[in-house]
Amino acid sequence: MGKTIIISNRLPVQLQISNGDITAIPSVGGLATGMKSVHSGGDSLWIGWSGLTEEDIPKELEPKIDAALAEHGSSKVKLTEEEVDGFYYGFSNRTIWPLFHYFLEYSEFQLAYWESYKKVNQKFADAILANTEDGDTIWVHDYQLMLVPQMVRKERPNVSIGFFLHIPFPSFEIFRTLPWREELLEGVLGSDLIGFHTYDYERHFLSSVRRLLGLEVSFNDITMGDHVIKVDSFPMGIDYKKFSDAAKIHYNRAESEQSELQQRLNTHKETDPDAKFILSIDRLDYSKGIAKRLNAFEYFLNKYPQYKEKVRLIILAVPSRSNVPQYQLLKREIDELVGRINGEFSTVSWTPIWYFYRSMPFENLIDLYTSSDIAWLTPLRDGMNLVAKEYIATRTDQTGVLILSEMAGSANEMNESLLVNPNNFEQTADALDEAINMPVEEQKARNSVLQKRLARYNVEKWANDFMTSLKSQKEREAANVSH
Ligand code: ADQ
Repeated sequence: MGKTIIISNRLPVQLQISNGDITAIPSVGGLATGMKSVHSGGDSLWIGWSGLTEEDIPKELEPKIDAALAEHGSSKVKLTEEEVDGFYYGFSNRTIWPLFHYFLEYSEFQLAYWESYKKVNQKFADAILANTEDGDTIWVHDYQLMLVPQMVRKERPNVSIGFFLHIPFPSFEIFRTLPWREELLEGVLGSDLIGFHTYDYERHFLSSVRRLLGLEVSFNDITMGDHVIKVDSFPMGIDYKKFSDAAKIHYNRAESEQSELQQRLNTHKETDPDAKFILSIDRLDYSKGIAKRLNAFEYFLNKYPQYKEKVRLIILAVPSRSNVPQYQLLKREIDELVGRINGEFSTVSWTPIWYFYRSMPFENLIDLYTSSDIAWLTPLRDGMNLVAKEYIATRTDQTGVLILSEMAGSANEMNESLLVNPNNFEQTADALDEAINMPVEEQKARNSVLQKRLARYNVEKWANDFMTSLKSQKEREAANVSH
């Protein structure tokens, strides 16, 4: 049994440097949690970028940093500021991200970004090659590293390689516009197993492989010479128990132990028991449809004026990629929309939108989930959307209504929510009205089904299913070759 190497753009630890001392703090994100069962003990290594560029790291601190990372089973890939600009902010986030989310007009096709992407992918592949031997298993994550599987396969044909894409794979008509489309596909095809969140993304990928590379595709197997690659969908779950346990603690907290946020939310509920909180949480990203949601909210207030002074929309937007121009423009647009709508509708005792532009500690996230009558999550495109799953997991009394975009991968598994097309303001306004008036019994009936499903298909099961499938694919291939 070889070892397991996980590779992603960012490491699952945050480095803090102060007065020459280094601390590596483990991240609490979904991926890090999900990989716990895969990334444990001395037999696994996580390779990625630390978040600090070479220019940020004083040479003399390097051994200390490496030691701090090694304690967490991690090893860093060194990137210069220029590489981060070209590879991460450039090709990853100005070419692939917009294209794969159907924002073709935002996608920049610059040769310099592509060159940087290739160079940095080779750096990640070299980091794997320096640490791997025959029989090892390598799991490559996401759109920043699509060339890595082939780069590793070329040098080490006898390792198992899995690749998982966390964002949508677009339809062939969108994907074909990319000047480096064949190279990207061939890069991923160095894997033994390729995973997506949904069957649709899988289907789109297979169609691009067939039409652009002319390869033989049978059901979900791709044959490339004597190499057979399996393609499948693995919808990512959440750490269900962590969210439901945190919610239980939240509900049982004495007033003196409650956060200021929770106390404020409670006071509002006590003064007006009919008031409804509608929650919207996303990274500030154009794919999440925040500006459109604000416009739809204005439409809703005009269509259903009876809810004025009754509903409050809480918008939590997490700062993201703020040095990419599109994100700066979007931030300005959202600031202006919130200002305009609040200016138009506010009264002395009511502000319709509460807007937070920041990251929040986990406890406050739970305060918001548990205090909101409705979660309104309507991305224009989203690989999965874990926030929708987290909201349902925290509703331990089974009340609460989820309004979810059809364009989110999670919509496939969350049919019991109110599914809407985020571009349809009429339908969205009616869904808000339906959510506000939904009988408690109906809320409970819908949520109990969702909760059962989410508790079962949690993030640990996702990671284990992927690893099991990768193992059996490698065995299948070995059996074929020996025949
Ligand atoms: P994201 O686009 O980041 O992920 P999402 O799946 O919703 O989107 O995950 C966001 C995470 O950030 C959630 O776990 C949430 O709890 C956390 N979060 C949100 N707001 C926060 C705040 N203010 N403070 C702190 N934490 C906050 C990408 C893809 C998704 C896909 C995931 C996983 O774009 O489609 O679901 O990867 O594959």
